[in-house]
Amino acid sequence: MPKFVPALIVIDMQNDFVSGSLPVPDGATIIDTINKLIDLPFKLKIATRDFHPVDHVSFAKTHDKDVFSKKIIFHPEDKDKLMGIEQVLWPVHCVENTDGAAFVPGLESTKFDSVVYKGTHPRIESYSAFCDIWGRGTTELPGLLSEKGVTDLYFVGLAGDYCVKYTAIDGLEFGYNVWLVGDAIKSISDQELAFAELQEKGIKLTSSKELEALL
Ligand code: VGL
Ligand code: ZN
Repeated sequence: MPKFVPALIVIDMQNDFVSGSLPVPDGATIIDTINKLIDLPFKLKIATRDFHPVDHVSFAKTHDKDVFSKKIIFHPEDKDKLMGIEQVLWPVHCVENTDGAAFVPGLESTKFDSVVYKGTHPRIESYSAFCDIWGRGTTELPGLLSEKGVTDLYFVGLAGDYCVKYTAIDGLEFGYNVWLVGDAIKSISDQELAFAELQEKGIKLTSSKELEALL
């Protein structure tokens, strides 16, 4: 039988994304489902936290611009990089060590094996929990997964069209089988569109019910 080592990846279940400055519609409705999944026998249970300095590059306020406008940002280190990257400008959210960046109440966060922080550099955005948007620095996530021989990543959390999406795509890049647990993910805008795009890349859709039966 082929090896099957599943990991649960819980993306950004933090106050600001549920009831704070950047609320994802219906974000609170997936907490119970995620708690049920946490109790299944995954080899590894990892949570991520968006964790920004107060003047982060992704905040509209940092650029004196309007929220949800876009700005071309040039790489803070690579001076030879001519092309910038288009950055969506967000409300101030998930500022390091604030209540907005804390796990949402009710989430059984003591059951995670590890917590991966992202977006911690003031001038670098990171939707993916593997590496920043410049594809440069990686977090400790690849190491945590390979150490346990993980083969399959099951994604839940927020937001389906940003951090879940980009982490899932990087999961494929890193060679994993990637699954979206559809009833445990909520998006900022169009979840169907985001899922369709991901399924086209080879990411598979499942549900908490199917996972309960499988594990
Ligand atoms: C996220 C926008 C900005 C997310 C993080 O967790 O999906 N979205 N920062
Ligand atoms: Zn962020």
